[in-house]
Parts: sequence; C-alpha cells; structure tokens
Amino acid sequence: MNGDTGRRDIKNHLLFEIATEVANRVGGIYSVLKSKAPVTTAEYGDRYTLIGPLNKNSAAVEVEELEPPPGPLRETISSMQERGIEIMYGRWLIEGAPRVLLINTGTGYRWLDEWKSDLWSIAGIPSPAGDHELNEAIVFGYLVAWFLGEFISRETGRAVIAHFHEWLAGVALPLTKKRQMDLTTIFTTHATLLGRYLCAGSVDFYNNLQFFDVDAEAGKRGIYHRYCVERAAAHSADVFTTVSHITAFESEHLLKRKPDGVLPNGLNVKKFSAVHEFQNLHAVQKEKIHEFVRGHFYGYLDFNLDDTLYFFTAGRYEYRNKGVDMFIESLARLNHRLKVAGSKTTVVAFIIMPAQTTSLSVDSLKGQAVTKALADTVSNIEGGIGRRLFERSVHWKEGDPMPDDKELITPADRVLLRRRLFAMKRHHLPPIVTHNMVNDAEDPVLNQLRRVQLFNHPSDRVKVVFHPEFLNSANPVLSLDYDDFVRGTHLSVFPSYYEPWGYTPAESVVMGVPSITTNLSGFGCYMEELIENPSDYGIYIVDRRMKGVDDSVNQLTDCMFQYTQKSRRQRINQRNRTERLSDLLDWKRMGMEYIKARQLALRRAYPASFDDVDDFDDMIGGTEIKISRPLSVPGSPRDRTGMMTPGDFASLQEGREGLSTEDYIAWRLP
Ligand code: G6P
Ligand code: 1S3
Repeated sequence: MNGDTGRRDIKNHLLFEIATEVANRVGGIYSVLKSKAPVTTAEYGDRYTLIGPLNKNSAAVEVEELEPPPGPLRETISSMQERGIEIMYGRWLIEGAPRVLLINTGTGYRWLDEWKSDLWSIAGIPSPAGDHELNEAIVFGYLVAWFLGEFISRETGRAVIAHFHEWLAGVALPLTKKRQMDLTTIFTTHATLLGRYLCAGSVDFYNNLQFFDVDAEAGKRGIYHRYCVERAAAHSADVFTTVSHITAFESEHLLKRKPDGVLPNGLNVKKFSAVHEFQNLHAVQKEKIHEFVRGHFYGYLDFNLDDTLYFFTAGRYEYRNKGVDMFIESLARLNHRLKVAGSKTTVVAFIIMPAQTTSLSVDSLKGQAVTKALADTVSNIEGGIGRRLFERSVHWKEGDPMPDDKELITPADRVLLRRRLFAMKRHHLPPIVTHNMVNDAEDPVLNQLRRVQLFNHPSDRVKVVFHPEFLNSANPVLSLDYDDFVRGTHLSVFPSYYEPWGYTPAESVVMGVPSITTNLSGFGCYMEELIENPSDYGIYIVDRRMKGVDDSVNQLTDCMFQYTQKSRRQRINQRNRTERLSDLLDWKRMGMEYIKARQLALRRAYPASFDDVDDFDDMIGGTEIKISRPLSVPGSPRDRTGMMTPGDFASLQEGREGLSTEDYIAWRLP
C-alpha cells in the first residue's frame, strides 16, 4: 500500500511500461508494444517511457540514443550509472517514437546472490542455480525496482503508473509492494507458464482447469520457481489483467487471482487511400507465390495455377498448442474430399514455422534455379523473335509472303530450349520441406505428413510446403516478407489449442485475408462475441471446446472444403468484407481497455483523489475518443451486443461504489 497522501498529481501522471521485449523482437509482446506505441504516445507524449533489458544487437538497429531530459529521470539514470549500471536512454525508431530506457542486466549480476536471497526472504520465491532465464528475470526485476524507487523519491509531484508485461518482467512487482513504493502497478499476463506447459502435453486442459494441483504440476515440469514469480506478480499488482477472457479464466484457476480485466491486443491498422488497393496487392503478391510454386513443383506442374488456392499456417513451432496437428489431419481429409468430388482445384498448403535446419535443400534451390534459367531463356528467345519479326516486317514489300513463324525461332533457340526442358526432368516427387532439417526423422510436422501420406503426388489435390524458417524477401527460395506472403494467399488457418490472444489471424484479417481460428483462442472468442455471424466476414471459428477432436477436425475440413467451392467473385467479395473488420481491431478502439486499467490502478492507489465521481469521469475522458465503428456502415458487421468498447462484455468492472474485484464478470466455459 502506498501512502495515498493525495500529494501526487494524478491527472498528469507518468506511465512506465516494463517488458523484456522492448525494442527487442522475440514474440507477441513486442508486437503489442510496437503497434500500440502510436496511440500511447498520442495520449501521453513524453510522460510515457518503456523499460526493458538492453539487448545491444537489437538496440543498435532499433534505438537512437538521446540525452535524458533534465530532472528526476536524468538524475536517477546518472545515479545508477555512477554505481556501475549501464543504461541506454533513447527513442525507439518506430511509429510514435516512444522513449525507451534499456538496462544492461549484465552490469547487475554482481548482486545476484544477494538479490536471490532477498527474494526468498521477502516473497518466499526459491531460485535454484542454473536457471539463466530466472536469473535474468531477477536481475532485471531488482534493477527496475531500484530505478522506480529512486525515481519516485525525486519525482514527488506526479503520480506514477508502472505497467508490467509477463512474468519475465514481473519480479519488480512484489518488490514495489514490499518496499511500499508510492506508485501504482498493473500486471498483464499474455499467457500462463503452467497453461502453456500443460497444453503442450496431452492433458484435457480446459475441462480440468479447476482441478490441477498447481504447485505439484509446476514442480513436475521443473518450473516451480518461475511459477512462483508469475503468481507473486499477479498477486502484488494493484490491477491484474490478461489479454483475453479465456486466459482470464485460466489465470483465475492457475494463478489463483481473478483478473480485474481483459486488455485485448490491437493492431496499428493502415488504411489505403484507394479502397481496392489491398485487392490489387493480393494479385501482385499471389503472382510471386506462383513463381515459387513453379520452381518448387517443377517437373510435376500438372495443375493449373489459375485454379490453385493458397492456404497457410504460421507462427512459433508449438506443434500442438498452435494446432498444426489438426491442420495437417484436416488437410489429409480435404485432399480425400477434393479427389472424391473430382475437383479441379488444387490447394497448396504452407506451414511456416521455424525449426532447426542446416540449410536450404539442394532440391529447393535447384527448383528455383531451373525455372529461373527457363524464364531467362524464354525471354531471350522472345526478344530474338521480336527483333527478327520486326526486321522482316520493316523490309516487307507488296507481293512478299507474310513472315513465317517457323523461321522466326532459330535452330540455336530450339537447342537451348530443349536443354532447359531436359533440366526440368525430375525423378522424385516435389519435396514437402524446403530445408535440410537437423532432426528430420523425429520432426513432428514431417512425421505427421508421412503418416497421412501427403507427399505432393500428382493425384493429390492438396500439396504441402513446409518452410521451417520465418519468411524474408532476401531468401532465395521463397522470396517474400511475411506480410506480402499473407496478402498473396487465400486463407489463413490457425486451429490453436492454446492461444491467449493470437495475432496471426488478426493480422490476416486486417490484410483482407479470411482466417480460420478456434474458440480456444482469445481472438476467436472475441470475434464470436462481437460479430453476429463471423463466417459472413471471413472469420471461421472451429469449435475445439465442446466438440471431440474428430468432430473438430471434420469441422475444419468442411470449412476449407467450402472455401474451395467459392468462385473467384465470391472470394473477392469475401476479402472485401474481411478487410472491413479491421477497424474493430485497431488500437484506437482496443486501447480503451488500457485506459480503463490505468484509471483503475490510480483509483486503487489514490482513492482520496477520486472523491468526486466526476473526477473519475474526467480522468477516464479517454472513452470519448472517437471510436471508428464500421458497424454503422451498411453491409458491415453488426455488433451483437451494442457495446461500444471491446471490454464492455466483461472487463474492467470497477463499480463506482467499491473496489472489489468480485464484481468482475468472469467468462465461463460452458
Ligand atoms: C484481386 C484482384 C483481381 C483478381 C483477384 C484474384 O481481387 O484485384 O484482379 O482477379 O484478386 O482473386 P483470387 O481469389 O482468384 O486470387
Ligand atoms: C503470447 O505469445 P504466444 O504466441 O506465446 O502473447 C501474444 C501477445 O499478447 C498473444 O497474441 C499470444 O496468443 C500469446 O501466445
């Protein structure tokens, strides 16, 4: 509990957001912070600073170093620097350009043992030797607590909110409480440690959430000490939040604190000035995927690219959690259904998930090389024919025969072309993986593809390409950046089993690419709550909660099969509708929940400053931000509930009368 002396100015409060992914791309939290930066800096200006550990490689490209402004910030940084702590202050070179403060944890390790024993004595959190990740979390946590403690002793005028993301940045939370710091805190968990571990195994997670012996389960998996940090962070924060209702439910049971609210993830949505620009981009990027496919399937290109659909899944390689197991099984069933139906459509399904590889395979490189050589030869021949045709025509006189096409292509051209065609002969099927895998024989994706026999056989209507590396336009085989690749595809498929939010389907939607998700992903549940008929808008939600596995696989197969039955015109219409959902996912709208969480944190720490109900309304004036709602535009999705902000269906439920979390309307699994 802080002093609540009422001295601090809450209206002009300062905001620190603390995470290990500040200016350091690791996963989803980086996306949250980066995409949210424009709305947060618009609201706070220089009252907003992000704090993270210093990663020199990524800071070198993402951050421009600056002199800290004079005042408490500079004084605190200098004081820590004088004690040997390296701190980099600067501008994160992203839209919104927020200020960042990056602390070199390496310069704090000399106190590691002391801090470990302190953590044990103040919070009962053990820290066995040899867990590097935990050591990093402890050193970072103590350095952040050090910074915040010194900062608030110098900045005595304004209130301070410290918002922490994920357990890795959470060690400072119990410290702020124990040291009774005069600030207010928020903790957002983007997943739970136990949830991720339990789901990756073979437990029936959602039906047993209430019954897990959490300490024992954490102990069995060797993560008890990390779990303690996560739980302490959740319990010490003034306001505890998660990214979705499904994770709120999970946290309530696994971390034993009911979250105060849900802060869904938004995107920084960019609209093109021409409405149909994204459709044009689809055609342009699809042509680049065609180029790859021509090379990859050379020698077996017996399917029509104009009648080919591109499906994909992508993300971190969490085979079961991200639902790749279900995707592959459904692809096998889809293959069967398309064959039985005598369909002329071919589906090329991409799996983009980084695994350990040694290099691109010779076969993949060769495929691109032979088609490139063929394209160059054809273009030379084409140039020669053009020149000769022109020469003949320019010398043509009345009475001469018309230029004969047989003479236009020379014997040398024919030989060269024949050589190129011979190089295209292939004696084995096109590969299902583009790289040499370190562990080919035990790779779960490859083994399942073998089990269901998706081998890119000419008779298969579903072909598969496993690209075990994130995409990059500098890659010589599949030369596209991720966003461009997504635009060129027809359908994204994310049948996750464990997905607290799920940026991948949301990103696909804002690019106008229809997406399949599940009712076990935060995003899927959110869409289901918000839109009357998500499938009308290209969001297909597979039921993995109430159905058995086989039924869910069939539902996913049906979904994909029905998509293959659509005409081009229907696909174009569908993309238009999908893209229209993007305003719903914009931070301008989603960010409202962050505003509410911050107000709740201030109110809890400084209740006396909120004597007057109107004060709270003033403070939360952010609700008046214009939320663009395509909902009112004819032909756009209709909000099922008439709610104005995403969190209205069970988020920050702070009543005016009290501060109890009991009035949080927990979303329950049926
Ligand atoms: C976009 C382009 C159209 C193109 C279509 C192909 O809408 O603007 O010119 O015909 O994509 O759609 P498809 O679903 O067949 O890739
Ligand atoms: C987490 O990253 P993940 O892919 O491990 O955080 C993301 C950002 O909140 C979230 O979108 C995702 O579902 C979580 O799982």
